[in-house]
Amino acid sequence: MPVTLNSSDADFETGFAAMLSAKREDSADVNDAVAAIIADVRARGDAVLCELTARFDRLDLTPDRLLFSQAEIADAVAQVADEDRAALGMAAERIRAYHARQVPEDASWTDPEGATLGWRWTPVSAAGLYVPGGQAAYPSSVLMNAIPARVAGVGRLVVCVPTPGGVVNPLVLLAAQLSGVDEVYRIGGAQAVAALAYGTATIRPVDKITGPGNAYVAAAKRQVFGQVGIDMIAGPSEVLIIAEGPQNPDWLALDLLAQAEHDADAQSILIVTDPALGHAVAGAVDRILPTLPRAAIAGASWRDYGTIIAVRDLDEAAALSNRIAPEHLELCVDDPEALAAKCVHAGAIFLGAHTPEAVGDYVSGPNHVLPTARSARFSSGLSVLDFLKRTTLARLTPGALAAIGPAAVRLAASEGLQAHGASVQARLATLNDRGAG
Ligand code: HSO
Ligand code: ZN
Repeated sequence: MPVTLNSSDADFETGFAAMLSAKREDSADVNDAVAAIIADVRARGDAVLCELTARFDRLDLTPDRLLFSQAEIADAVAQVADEDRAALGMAAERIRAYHARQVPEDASWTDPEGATLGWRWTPVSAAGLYVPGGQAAYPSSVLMNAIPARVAGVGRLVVCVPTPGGVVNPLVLLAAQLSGVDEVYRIGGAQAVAALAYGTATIRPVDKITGPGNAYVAAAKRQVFGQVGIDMIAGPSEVLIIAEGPQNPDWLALDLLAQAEHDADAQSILIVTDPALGHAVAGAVDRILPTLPRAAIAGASWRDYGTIIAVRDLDEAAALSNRIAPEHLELCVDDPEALAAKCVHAGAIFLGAHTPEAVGDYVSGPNHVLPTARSARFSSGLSVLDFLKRTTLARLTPGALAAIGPAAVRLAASEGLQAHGASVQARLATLNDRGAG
C-alpha cells in the first residue's frame, strides 16, 4: 500500500518528513573493488579489459576486438525495424533542435577604465559516454548524452557499452550512429570508466565521462573525477504529479507507474486538491499494475515508496513540491503556467494533462538526464553546458593598468605577496616615467 497523507492532519509533518528522508538506495560499498580495478587498468591496460569482459560478460575478446567495426555497426543497425528507425530519428532531431538553443554566447566589452573583458566558451576535446548493458540499455539515453556533446562541438565522442554474452542492442548502436558517436567499445563496468579516464593502448583517454550505470560504474566515476570531469551520479528515478480535478484517473495512474516500472527504488508521488481524485487514481493503479510486464518492479516501488498527498490548495502543493525538489514534475491543473512559476526546485516540469513525463523521456526535446534525490535544489539536467568550458579574457591598456593597478599593489602588500605587487608596480613605474618624460 502506498502512503497516504493529508496536509490537514495533525501528524502530517511527521509523515511528510519521513517520506522526504527515506533512503531509497542502499548503495553497496564497492569502493575497494573499484579502486583495484582502476589500478589494474592503469597498470596493464587492454589485457585487464579483456580479462574482465570474459569474466563479467562471458565474452572472449582480444584488444583488436574491443572496438566495434563499422561493418559490425552497419550489420546491427540494418536489423532495426523501419518504424523504430523513424521514431529514433525523430527523437534525435527534436533533441538536437532543443539543445542547439542552449549554446551560450561569448562575451566581450570594454569598461570605462579601458579594460577589455569577457569570456569564451570552448568544448572539451573528447567525451566518453557510458551505456549500461542488458535490460537497462536505453537507446534514448544514448541520444540524451551524445547529442548535447555533439552540439557543444566535442571533437571526439566515445561510447562504452557492455554486451553480455556478445548480445548487442541494435537500437543502441543506431542511436550512437544517429548522434554522431565516433567509437563504440564493447566493454562495461568500472574497467570501462577507468579505460576512458586513463586510456589504454587501444582506447585514447577522454576529458569528460557521462552516463548512467550500476554501483560499480558510479563508484568508478567518483574515483576518476579530477582526472576527468563527470556529469552527476544519478539515483533512482522519481516523479511528482500535482493534479486538480477533473482528471482522467487512468492517465495519472499510468504516469505514476511509468516511473515505478524503472526501478523498485523509484518513487511516484501524487498531490491532489481533491481526496476523491487521489482514491480514484489509487484504484486505477491497483487495476493497471498487474497488467504490466514489469509488475514486480513497479509494484515494489509503488508499495514501498508510492505516496498520495491531499492538500488544501495549489499554493500548499507548490510549497511541498519545492521541499521534494522532484526530478520530474507533472502539473495536471487548469493553469499549469501559474503553478509552474511557483515550483522553483524541479529538474523538469511537464505542463498540462497532455504532457506525460514519458513524452519527455523520448521525444519532446529537453534532456532526460536529470537531478535526482532532491539535488534539483542546486543542480540541473544534462545540457550542452556540461560539455563546454568557459575561459575568461582580460586585456588592459596602459591607461587601464594605471587606473586599477595601484589597488592591486595595495592588496598584494596586504596579503604579503611581494612579487605580485612588484609585477604590477614595475609596469606602473614605466608608465610614470613615460608620463613624466
Ligand atoms: N525516466 C528516465 C529516463 C528514461 N525513461 C529512459 C525511459 N527511458 C529518467 O529520467
Ligand atoms: Zn522513464
